[in-house]
Amino acid sequence: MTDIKAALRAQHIETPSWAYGNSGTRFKVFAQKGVPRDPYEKLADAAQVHAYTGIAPTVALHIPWDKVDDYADLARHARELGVGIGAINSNVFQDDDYMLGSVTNPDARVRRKATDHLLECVDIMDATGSDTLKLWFSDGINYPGQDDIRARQDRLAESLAEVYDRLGEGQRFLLEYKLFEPAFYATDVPDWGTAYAHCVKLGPKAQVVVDTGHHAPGTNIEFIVAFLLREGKLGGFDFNSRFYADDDLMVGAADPFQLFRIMFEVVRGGGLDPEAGVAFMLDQCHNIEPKIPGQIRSVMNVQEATAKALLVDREALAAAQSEGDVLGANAVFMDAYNTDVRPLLAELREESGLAPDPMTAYAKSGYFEKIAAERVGGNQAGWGA
Ligand code: AOS
Ligand code: ZN
Ligand code: ZN
Repeated sequence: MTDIKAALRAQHIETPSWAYGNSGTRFKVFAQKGVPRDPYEKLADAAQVHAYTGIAPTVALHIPWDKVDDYADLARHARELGVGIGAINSNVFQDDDYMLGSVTNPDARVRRKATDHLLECVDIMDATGSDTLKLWFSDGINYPGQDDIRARQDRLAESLAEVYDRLGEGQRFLLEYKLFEPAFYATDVPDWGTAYAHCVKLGPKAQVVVDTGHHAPGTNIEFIVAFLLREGKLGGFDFNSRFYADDDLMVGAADPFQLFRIMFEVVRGGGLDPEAGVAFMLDQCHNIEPKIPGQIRSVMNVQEATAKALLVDREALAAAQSEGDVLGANAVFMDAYNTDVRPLLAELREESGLAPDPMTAYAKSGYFEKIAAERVGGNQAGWGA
């Protein structure tokens, strides 16, 4: 149990700045009370999530949604609040120029503009001390014949190589894949295989990020996780839940068993060891639920799945597996999943001087009432802004 607690203490879950702003679907963005008016206030809200969970010490930024004049000052502000700057997320999808793609666009001028933005994101990493750049491309085509699929791969590779060469000591980038949307016929980085092949060619500073919402229904995500981790190419996660597509709902809400299976492969592959460099990030939007509690709940869901994964009796599992005991092995696995780990996590928090239940502790703190009164005219997270 001491080992399990130590592993749980060492796990860090990163929250995204965009989770704290207003968000919605293309049908409606619902404005909530007290949402941040600028990146400084987003960091203040993220610091609340860390204060009550104790395991969310970094915040991912999104450029330009979190554009400020002085990034070193923003990082200083974060430190004062007890958090740090995590991954820098680039944005080459929200500009008219990118209608036919960003780094894969047939127009060299647009490709240059997109790559320059990615390079600017590395400058921001330098200024904030962030060690991770997260790349997601909305690039793709809607119609067969619209553009040359192979040429687009060449253009992608060229841009990635330029960004890779710009990375400094201790910096890396994570390449994200997504099955579809906004391109519907052929996405340029549609799956882990494409992302993996580009990353392998580039070298050790390029790794794959698995967004749990970016797969076809029924995909065995834990297999992808096991494979990438085995190859040293699992850079991290964008955690969320999906029912149908890229829903960005709270992680562990739609399918807690899948999250457990994923976390088991992480544990099995040594991915909880901080040395492994697996970033546990949330990529979510809270369209109809309150945002700070939504993040707290999500962090707790990842932590619960991790605790259950750590509880799997690996010796008993290995014994059953080597004996070909199908039902015995499955029972060992399910025993861990069916364990209620909430008392263990409450104990862990109390040992760290935290309240046993972060949700009620936050609700009682009065923070929401304070921001609701103080902040008027909070910003949209970025989508459609
Ligand atoms: C988009 O679908 C991806 O999940 C990206 O990670 C995206 O950058 C993120 O949702 C915030 O921009
Ligand atoms: Zn994502
Ligand atoms: Zn997504």
